[in-house]
Amino acid sequence: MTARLDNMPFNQPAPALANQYEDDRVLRSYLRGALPGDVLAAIEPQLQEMGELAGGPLYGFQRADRLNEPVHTPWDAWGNRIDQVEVTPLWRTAEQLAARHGLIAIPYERAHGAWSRVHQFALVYLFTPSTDVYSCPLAMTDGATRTLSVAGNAELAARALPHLTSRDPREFWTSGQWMTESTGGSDVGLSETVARQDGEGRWRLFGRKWFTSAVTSRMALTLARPEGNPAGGKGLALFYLETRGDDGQLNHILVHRLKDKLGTRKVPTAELTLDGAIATPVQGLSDGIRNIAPMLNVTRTWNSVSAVSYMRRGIALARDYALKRVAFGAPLADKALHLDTLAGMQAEFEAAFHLTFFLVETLGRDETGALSPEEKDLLRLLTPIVKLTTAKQCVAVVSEALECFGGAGYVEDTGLPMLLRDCQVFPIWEGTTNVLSLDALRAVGGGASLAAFGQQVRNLTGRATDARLLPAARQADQALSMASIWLESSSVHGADLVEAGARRFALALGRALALALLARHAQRALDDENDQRPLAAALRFARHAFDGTGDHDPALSRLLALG
Ligand code: MFK
Repeated sequence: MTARLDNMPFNQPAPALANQYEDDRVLRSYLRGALPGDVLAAIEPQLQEMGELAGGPLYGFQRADRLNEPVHTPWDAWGNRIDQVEVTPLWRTAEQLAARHGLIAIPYERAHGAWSRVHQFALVYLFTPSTDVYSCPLAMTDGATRTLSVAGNAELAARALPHLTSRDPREFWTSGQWMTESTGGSDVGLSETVARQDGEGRWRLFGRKWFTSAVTSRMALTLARPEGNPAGGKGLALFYLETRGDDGQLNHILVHRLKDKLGTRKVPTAELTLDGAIATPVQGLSDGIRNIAPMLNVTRTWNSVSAVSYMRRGIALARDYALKRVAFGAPLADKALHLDTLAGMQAEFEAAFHLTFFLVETLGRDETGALSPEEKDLLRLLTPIVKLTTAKQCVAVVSEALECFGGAGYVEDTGLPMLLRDCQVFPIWEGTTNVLSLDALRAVGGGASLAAFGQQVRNLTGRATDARLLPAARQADQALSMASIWLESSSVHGADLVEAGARRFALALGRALALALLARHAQRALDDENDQRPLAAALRFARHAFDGTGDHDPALSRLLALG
């Protein structure tokens, strides 16, 4: 006997999403403040369309696709090695959409000059949380496009760039970035893959790549050590390879298995062996790490944009649920403590958003030749700082978002746990927090001046004139001064002290800049939009912005860490 509908027990209402562009006050207010009016008018219809897709059909498709995963078929029925990898239906659609919407093409077509990066990443930010980390192959494709655009290899550029930047899904290629070996994802200089020339003068690669995300890509940029080269990163060279030959056969590549990962389950991350894969040097036969760096900096920017997009998704769902879910006599949205929790999440998100789009703007200006040498050094520092700061914020905010749903946030078919598992990749992928903190220190040692960074922060905080914002602006300036003093004084006491504090130092820089950006935007919103919400975000963020570099004794830390 079936239960009658009116006897059914009470069900909690599911959270829903509206048009993700129209619903996003932070994105829209930022774009109104940052972009020239004609640029915003030109791109807004596309943002509306992407917002509608992301909150509507694509979100529905994502939930329907939840249990699908990529499948690796090593052999065909007759014993031939084929190593086919089939991605999920959502991913197949995502690739088509990405090409049609120009998610890679836009910054290379540059229809809006330096603003083209903002145009691209505003779309990516809307697209990403509804496509289950399809941003991963896109990030690498963008990174490869940038690398080949600046490498000075006309032949490879002519071969690959028209595909990488195509808006026609039939012509569009994605690219892999095959860097990580089992010797380490961080210490890339330990890579063991060797390159040697065959009898016909072609370069062939031999080695095992341990994390090759999106093995389905048509091409990859990878690192290998030409035989006879010295150890370390300098002895590596950057190579271009196409994964299949004209006959459709894999290019002497064996795919061993797809990784069994905590999250990003749709991404076909593979272990593979290069067994004589034919490859072409991109830029000489050494300095591979230096030559792949443009790719790293672009993918780290994607990481930051993806992190803010996941924060926004978690908050959008939690906010909608708060309006519907009644407990203890009222909707959660009427509960002071729940509101306080949401406000804290929103402040972190707004900080991360402005930090990330500041990086995006700077990248756009760099690519259009608008940066001075000093500003270029600052961009070199900004990229790891923004990546590491936003990745940490994302995991904290999305974890909190799940908690906003109580037990439902822990149940798989709500689709919520996947958000947390996926975003846990952001502090790991493209350099862990610690590796990037050390990279930030290297950038400071290598030309990026902390004085210039501090001046940048003061330029922003100087725009905040409302009395309520002044203490927050001062706090940002002071955090920067404290970080500079810490670096100077701890340098005197040795490298260990500096290294031990590198993460606190990097986060202090990231959060100080975020606070300064929030303060500037809050003033703009008060003046131009009569909106107090960015002010509330700046004040809230200021209250818990800093851990402080402070005094930390590495010897005591060692006892604590290993005891
Ligand atoms: C989304 C789905 C994901 C699926 C799951 C994935 C799970 C995780 C998979 C992974 O493994 S992701 C890991 C990706 N790996 C990285 O992001 C590398 C992390 N390590 C670093 O970034 C290290 O800092 C680095 C390898 C670069 C350090 O190596 P070295 O040999 O100590 O390099 P060094 O000496 O610092 O730099 C070599 C040259 O490159 C220098 O230039 P010069 O030769 O002119 O002196 C540097 O200035 C330059 N360089 C390094 N990083 C740069 C850079 N230039 C510009 N920008 C940078 N970021």
